Parts: sequence; C-alpha cells; structure tokens
Amino acid sequence: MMGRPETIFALATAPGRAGVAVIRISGPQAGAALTALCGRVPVPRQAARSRFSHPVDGRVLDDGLALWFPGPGSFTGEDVAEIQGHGGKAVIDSLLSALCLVPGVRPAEPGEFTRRAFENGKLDLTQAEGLADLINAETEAQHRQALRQMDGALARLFDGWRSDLIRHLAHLEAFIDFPDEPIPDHLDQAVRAGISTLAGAMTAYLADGHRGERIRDGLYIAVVGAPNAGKSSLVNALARREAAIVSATAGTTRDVIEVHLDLGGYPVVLADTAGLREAAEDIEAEGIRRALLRAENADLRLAVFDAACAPEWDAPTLALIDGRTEVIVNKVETVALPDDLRISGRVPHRISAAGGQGMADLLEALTARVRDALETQGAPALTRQRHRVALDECVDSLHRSLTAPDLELMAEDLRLAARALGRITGRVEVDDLLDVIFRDFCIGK
Ligand SMILES: Nc1nc2c(ncn2[C@@H]2O[C@H](COP(=O)(O)OP(=O)(O)OP(=O)(O)O)[C@@H](O)[C@H]2O)c(=O)[nH]1
Ligand SMILES: [Mg+2]
Repeated sequence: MMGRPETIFALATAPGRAGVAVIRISGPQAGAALTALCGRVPVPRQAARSRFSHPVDGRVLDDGLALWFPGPGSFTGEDVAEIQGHGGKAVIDSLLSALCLVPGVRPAEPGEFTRRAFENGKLDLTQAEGLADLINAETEAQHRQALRQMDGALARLFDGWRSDLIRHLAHLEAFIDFPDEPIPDHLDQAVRAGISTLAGAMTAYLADGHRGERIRDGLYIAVVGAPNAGKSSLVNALARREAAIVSATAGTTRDVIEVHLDLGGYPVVLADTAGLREAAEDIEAEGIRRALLRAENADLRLAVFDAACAPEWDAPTLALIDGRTEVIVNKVETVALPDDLRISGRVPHRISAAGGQGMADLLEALTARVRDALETQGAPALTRQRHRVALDECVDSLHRSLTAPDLELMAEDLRLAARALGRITGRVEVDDLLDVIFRDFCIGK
C-alpha cells in the first residue's frame, strides 16, 4: 500500500536578489504549513496579504501574499500553497528554515513538483518534458515548440495512434477469444490495412530531419577552410563578439570553438575550427582531425576560401563541399574577382569578414537555410531521442505483426507496439484495452 505522500516545498523563483520570491508547498500538510506561517489558510485561489511569522517563536519574518490551491485543482493535483515574500537571501533563508520546522514537511527534490503532477495525471510525460523545455527556451523557435508540447500536441498525436492501434488489437483479441468463429476475410484485411497505414504514418513522421531535436539543441554549423582564410573572423562577425582569436599567423585556431547564436529566432551552434593543411606538429594535427570530424557531423557547413588564392582554391576545403555546404569567398576587397565566379560549380557568397561587406546578405541566406532546416509544419516535432527510440520500436513491432504466423503472435506484436507508444507519454495500456473490447463488441449478444 502506498503511504501518505510527504509534503514538499521549494523556492520556485530563481535564487538571488529580486523584488519577489515565490515558495511553493505541495502535499497533505500544505494547509498546516500555511497556518503555521500565516496563522490561517486563505480563500482558495485568491491572493491574501499576510504576515509570515516563525512557527515556534512567533517572530515576524516577512510580509507578502499567501495563496491556497486545494487539491485536486492544483498544478500537482495535491493541496498546494504559495508564499510570495521579498526576494532577499536572508528573507528566503528564514522562510525556508521556518517551513522545515512544520511536521511532515521537507525540501523538494529536483523536478518533484512536476513528477507529482505526472503521477496525479495532470500532465503526461511529453508535457512534463515540454515544461522543462519551456523553462530552458532561449530562442523564439524553442519557445514555440515547448509551448506546443506543453499544450499536449505531441501527446495527442501519440495517443491518437495508440488508440487506433488498440482498436485493431481489440478486433483481433475478439477472434482469439472465440476460436470457433473464423476471422472473416474482410476484417482480417481491414486490420492489416490499418496496421500498414499506421506504420507508414509513423515512418513518414520519423523522417523529419530531426527538426524537433535540432530546435532544442541548436542546428550545428561548422566553419571550415584553409588556415588564414578568415574563419575565426567570420565567426566573430556572425556572433558580433570576439569569441575566437584572429591573427595573421596561419594555424591560430587549434581547437573547436562553439558559439551559440540566435538566427532569426532559430538556435544555432556555430563551430570555428582549425585551418585544414598538412600540419607540422601534433597539436595542430589533432585540431585538424577534430575540424574534419565536426565538418562531417555538422548539419550545415560554411566552406571559407581566401579571395587572394583565386583561382587556386584550397583542395581540402573543396573536398568538403556538398549539398549541405554554403560556399564563401572572404577578403573580397583585396582582389578583383570575375563576375561569373564559381567554386565547385557553386555561386559563392562574397564577403569581407573584416570589413563587413556582403555580411548582411550572407546572414539573410543563412537564416533562410536554417529556417528551412528547422521549420515544422503540420505535426508537432519529435523533440527527444527517447521518443524516436520508442517510435522506431513501435514501427518494428507493427511490421513484425504483419508477417506473424498466427493471430496470437500478431496480437502480441501489436501489444508490444502499443506499449512502446505508451512509454512516450507514460500511459499504462491494459485497462483501456479492456475498455475498448467491451465498448466495441457486444460479446454474448
Ligand atoms: N583584408 C582582409 N583580411 C581579413 C579578412 N578577414 C580576416 N582577415 C585577416 O586574415 C587573417 C586571418 O584571419 P583569421 O580569422 O584568424 O583566419 P582563420 O581562418 O581563423 O585562421 P586559422 O585559425 O589560422 O585557421 C587575420 O590577419 C585577419 O585580420 C577580410 O575580410 N579582409
Ligand atoms: Mg581561426
């Protein structure tokens, strides 16, 4: 049997000096904690001006607002109290210490409020993840995606698929339970067609270029080129700060330097790398190895060439140009280049990272490219590897079910598929399977 949950409390606002600090309390003793500090429990969901006093010696600790959200209509589903006091270190410490003195009340573990909300059915797992993403969102796209997930868009998509799956399973189960009645052909065909359609929809959904995960982590862009081409200068110009050292010495950058940028509301990680050449010594050689590795794994590459080298373009950089590469010629103010210049058959962006020439156009082109890579239309994006793994497993089980030698094995594969989907949102599946069986079929008619 489950014990009575403990009552937890924590500072809900960021620690440090601020005008107001909010302390949240959740659990069966939340009302008692409020009474201990404020002398009473206010009217539900109405802010009440209150003096907070020490529960043992009665000394006044602060003056602020108290709020009362009786369960189950609260964030966690439990009784929740909120104390809004002044955001000073001594005030906060005294309030938190006072709460420790209330019997049955203890400081919360990280994520414990949200976990209780999940356990009490207030949120599914994807919504809880969306909430964490919302708090961490730094760009507009991350903000939008997190809000959508927190609103349950992802959960609705997965739950929709899962209820389709459970319906197919329920049809099969009915025939397994009544083995004397052969499964009519049309029903068999309908179930198989339904499973194929589901597997197809999931496979198409999985082939999304990892947009949701990229929006969370940032699109990875590697800047590559020969030593002295101006890679670090370009990174600094895009970042609008001196993130990387720039010098006339070839081989200045040796390690990978990552800069986080907001490009038109989309998050980007821009990686400055070591210039590519036959390196003389170990450290630079290691830097070049890392540069090539990043270039290989990057979502987008910026290949930077020095205009002064025209038309003898740097061979190692040429070798990296592919469909996900933007070709850039830097230092264009130093030489006259032909109007119809092509590098590897591509029209390069012409810039002067030092002088600023062509930078606005380059920025616009990059933003458009990042938007194309990250923008999502229609279905909400998968945002975590965890979702992808479970969905892959679900598709595998669906395919297996279609070639299963008998109905029992087919049903078992469908059950595994439903369980994989249920893991994404954190649902349990047995009970609703029974519900569907009894709702859709009049057994014993
Ligand atoms: N004239 C001119 N010089 C530039 C421009 N951009 C960079 N430079 C100069 O070129 C030299 C090399 O610049 P960096 O940005 O350090 O080049 P890098 O590609 O990072 O070089 P490594 O780190 O050694 O691989 C520096 O002296 C810069 O001032 C430009 O647009 N025009
Ligand atoms: Mg450099």
